[in-house]
Amino acid sequence: MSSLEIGIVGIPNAGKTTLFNALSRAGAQVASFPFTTVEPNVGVVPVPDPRLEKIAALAGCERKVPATVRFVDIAGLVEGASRGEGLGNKFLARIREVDAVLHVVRAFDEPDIAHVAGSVDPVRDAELVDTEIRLADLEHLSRLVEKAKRDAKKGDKVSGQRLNDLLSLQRIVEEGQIDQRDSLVKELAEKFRGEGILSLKPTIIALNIGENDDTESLVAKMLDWANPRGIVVIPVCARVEAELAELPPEEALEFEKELGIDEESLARVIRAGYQLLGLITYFSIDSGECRAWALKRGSTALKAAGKIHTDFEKGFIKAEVVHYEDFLRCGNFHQAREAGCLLVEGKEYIVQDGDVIHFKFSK
Ligand SMILES: Nc1nc2c(ncn2[C@@H]2O[C@H](COP(=O)(O)OP(=O)(O)OP(=O)(O)O)[C@@H](O)[C@H]2O)c(=O)[nH]1
Ligand SMILES: [Mg+2]
Repeated sequence: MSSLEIGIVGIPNAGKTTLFNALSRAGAQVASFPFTTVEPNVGVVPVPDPRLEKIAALAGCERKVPATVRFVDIAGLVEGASRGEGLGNKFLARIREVDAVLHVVRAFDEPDIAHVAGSVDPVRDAELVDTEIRLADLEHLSRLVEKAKRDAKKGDKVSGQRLNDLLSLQRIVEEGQIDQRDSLVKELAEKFRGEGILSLKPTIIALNIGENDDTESLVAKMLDWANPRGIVVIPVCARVEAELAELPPEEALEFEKELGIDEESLARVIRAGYQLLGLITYFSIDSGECRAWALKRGSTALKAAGKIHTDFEKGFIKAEVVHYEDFLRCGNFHQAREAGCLLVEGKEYIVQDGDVIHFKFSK
């Protein structure tokens, strides 16, 4: 599912590109003036997963290939973006295409780095971005509602249902404080997938804090805003992370210890994004290579087979599956078979997170 994308949004100078570089090690342009990013940067980011190391070690694999997700760093958003202010239209067009949103909120205070609103206030900024997104949606929705009303006049059931759905969506977006855990919100997100409704995109917040900030109190304030919306908040120090990303891993680790930095913060952002996309991981072992694959939760073995190779899907015979915990216990497919925990599954098997799978197929 390499085509799934997480869009990085936020006001100008929030540190979006800095965080993007830390995540993707892509070296995109960062500067202290607003609107540095005009064309979106796209990066493929490996998903850290300790299970891959463990399986590879047991299977004696030399090569390890992690699953990946795509992050897109978009232009900054300002008040009035929904009316085309700043890079409004460009911003909105690109964000409509992504599957989930990583909202970078600026909490670091640095006089030399301009703040478009004149002062640092994370909750105000989050609210501003949220409002612009909702305003853009309301305009988009009013057009869809007009069209649906005309269609519904024909009197068929499908058009009537669509109009009803659009009207409830319109009401939810108007009210604000959209809770992404709410069942109606989830249902509508499913129904309107691919129609570019921004307010329905699953979202997490990366709170970009300064090196010496009081993380706990900043996070607590942000959570007051994020909790009722079901949004996870992850504190990061984007600048330090970007600097660390340029060092060899051993040196980076040493620095992290010295600075007392949470080495997990970037990994947490990536994993949270991965979850936001509804992805799980299964593993394959082949010719000395252990590989993690991203798969939409609820997918079948046939679909999983097709990700590795179209031949696997076309000639699918069966899937030999060992659940992750069983694999750790048994150490390999042979032992798993002996222990009775190697499952032989057909096309319709729903792949579980952590499954180690060997596909049998006819050529
Ligand atoms: N002190 C500090 N500065 C940071 C941090 N993150 C980013 N910056 C600085 O803030 C400035 C803006 O960072 P960018 O990553 O370009 O911000 P952006 O959100 O991509 O900005 P636009 O592309 O203009 O919308 C740069 O000078 C960064 O070095 C941080 O965690 N701490
Ligand atoms: Mg940028």
